[in-house]
Amino acid sequence: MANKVRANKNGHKVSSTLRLTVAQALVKYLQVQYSERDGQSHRLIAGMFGIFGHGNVAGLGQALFEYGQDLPYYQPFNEQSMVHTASAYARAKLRMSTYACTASIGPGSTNMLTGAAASTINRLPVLLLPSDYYVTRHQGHVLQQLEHPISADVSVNDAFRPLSRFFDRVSRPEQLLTALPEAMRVLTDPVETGSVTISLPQDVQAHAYDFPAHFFAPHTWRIERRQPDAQRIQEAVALLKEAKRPLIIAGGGVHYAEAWDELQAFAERFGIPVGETFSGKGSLRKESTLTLGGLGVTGTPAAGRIAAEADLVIAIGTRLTDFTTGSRGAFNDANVKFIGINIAGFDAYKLGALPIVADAREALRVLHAAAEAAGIKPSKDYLKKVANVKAEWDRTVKGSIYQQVPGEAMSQGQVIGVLNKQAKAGDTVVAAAGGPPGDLHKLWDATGDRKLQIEFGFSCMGYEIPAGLGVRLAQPDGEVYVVVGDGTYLMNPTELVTANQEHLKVTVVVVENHGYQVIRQLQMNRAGRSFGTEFRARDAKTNRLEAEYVPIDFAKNAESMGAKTWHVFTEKELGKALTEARKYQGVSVIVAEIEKHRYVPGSGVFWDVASAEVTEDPVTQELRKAYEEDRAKFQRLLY
Ligand SMILES: Cc1ncc(C[n+]2csc(CCOP(=O)(O)OP(=O)(O)O)c2C)c(N)n1
Ligand SMILES: [Mg+2]
Repeated sequence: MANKVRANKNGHKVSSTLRLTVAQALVKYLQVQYSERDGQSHRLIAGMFGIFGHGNVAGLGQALFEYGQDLPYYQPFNEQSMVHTASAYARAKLRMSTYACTASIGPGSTNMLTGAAASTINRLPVLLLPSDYYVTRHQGHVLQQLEHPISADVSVNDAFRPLSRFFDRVSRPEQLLTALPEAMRVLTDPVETGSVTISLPQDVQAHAYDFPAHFFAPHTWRIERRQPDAQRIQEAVALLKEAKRPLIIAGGGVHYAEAWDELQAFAERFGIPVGETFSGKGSLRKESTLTLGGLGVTGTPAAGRIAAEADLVIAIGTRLTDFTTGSRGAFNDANVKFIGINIAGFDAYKLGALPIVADAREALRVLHAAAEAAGIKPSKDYLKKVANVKAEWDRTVKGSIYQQVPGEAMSQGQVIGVLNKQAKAGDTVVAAAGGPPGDLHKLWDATGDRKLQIEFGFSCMGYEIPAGLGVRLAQPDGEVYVVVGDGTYLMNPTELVTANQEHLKVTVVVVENHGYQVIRQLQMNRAGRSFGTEFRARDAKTNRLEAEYVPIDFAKNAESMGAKTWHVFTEKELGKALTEARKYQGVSVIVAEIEKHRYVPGSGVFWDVASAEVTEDPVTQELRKAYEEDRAKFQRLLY
């Protein structure tokens, strides 16, 4: 690396430069980027995950070896996984920090697409560096290249465009000078953040350029706290004044804005119950009679009832997806009104809400003061009603969900009950797809700093184990529990090897029920026939997958990747395994056999998944009728 100081014709120094390859410049640049909020500084890019192939081994691989001392390299075993790890890390770090991910040309890069979508949908910053085909084209068409017959400049990496919040292809070295600052800006913008993709052609990664030295000076990207508009606050106070049955929906934005104390103070001061979305679980950190737990399709019946009758819904930091709004069927008061507090106007205006486009913490502080000044007070009757509804649900949980049904295996509800009992402050549970996220949404006690990371924006099978690693990388203390269905485990167990490699302590609970049972439940409710949702062998007579359950030894599989394993059948055995796993410093996998078709009770909130409109099957015809009745009863179009 030559450090050049140039002089212009008058003899003045103009700029010193560093001659580096594109990949080397990228590595050096990423090492000195910082995020900052409220005076707290973080390394924005903590390291780089990657799988090398011909597309990046001589470019980024070489650069990481030579200049990557301060940008640790991690080795995943599937490119999709590394993006999930980066997302989960970013989430645990409240979006202040993330990882970069490098992948080789072609399949290595397209393997990241699912991860890219998951990050963008969940608004989690990740920096993706897919490799791309030669810019020079001396080589003709190369291995793994898509030969598009009419668009010669299209590559498979163009598939990242709709999944990214920022996309650029660096086809000349100097483009890094504009591409990278824009990438960092988007990563640290709370509204725009998501997957940021910089496509790096293989040859360009190794091309050299005289980069200005100041490009590698440390840079801090400050994350702003946007203040609410004063007039909107007054309008919101007017709505609060009229409201008799207000409800707060707390979403992930409460966490990202660190608005926990402000939310608790606001809810308690004005007597407003709080239901939490998947991402918003744990928003109310202290136990309170106002905590309704999870809200929506997989929420508690208590939250469902309060939502159905609410006349004012204050949605804070939520995207208001169908699971939260019951496919727009959860709010049944004829005159229900909405206030949307969100950093993104896109979300704040949803459901025709009065929008407060602001940082959640700042908005709550200002709204609190304004509501107090307006003399708004809690209603005793409403508080009593909320407490009663909540107490009824608590009795159901203790009295039936956590009880063993004689003659059956334990239920998933019981598994969560045991986990709830075992979990301590600082522990985190991770889930994403299958039955676990919904049941945790309903049953997990997230008070007392027992954290929960549910990825339910994309609900991506295969997110869970890589995400467990991401959470562990972000927080060295506390247990990291990954709760994963058997189907999901089969889809992507291999990051257990990375966990071992990095000596990351994680405990994976594989819930074994021999099928995609949450989908089978939906199928029975909407089609009425079990088909293709259980792990059964082919039946010679029917030519369908409905013969015996296929044997799978999950513990042996996990053991083969270096995990310590347990196979448990009862609550007692599960409790013992969890206690032992807490003491074990490596990767633990507990396989818990549960009753196949024993489900946790529903919330009573509608979810619009339509049965077939025409069918010869009388069972499905009946279900279609019920579906149409439910839709007519619950669903109103709200603009
Ligand atoms: C990548 C991906 N493919 C398909 C789905 C649709 N899906 C949602 S849950 C589920 C079944 C998961 O099975 P398992 O992990 O065994 O959990 P269980 O349903 O038995 O609780 C499927 C296939 C998905 N969410 N993600
Ligand atoms: Mg299963």
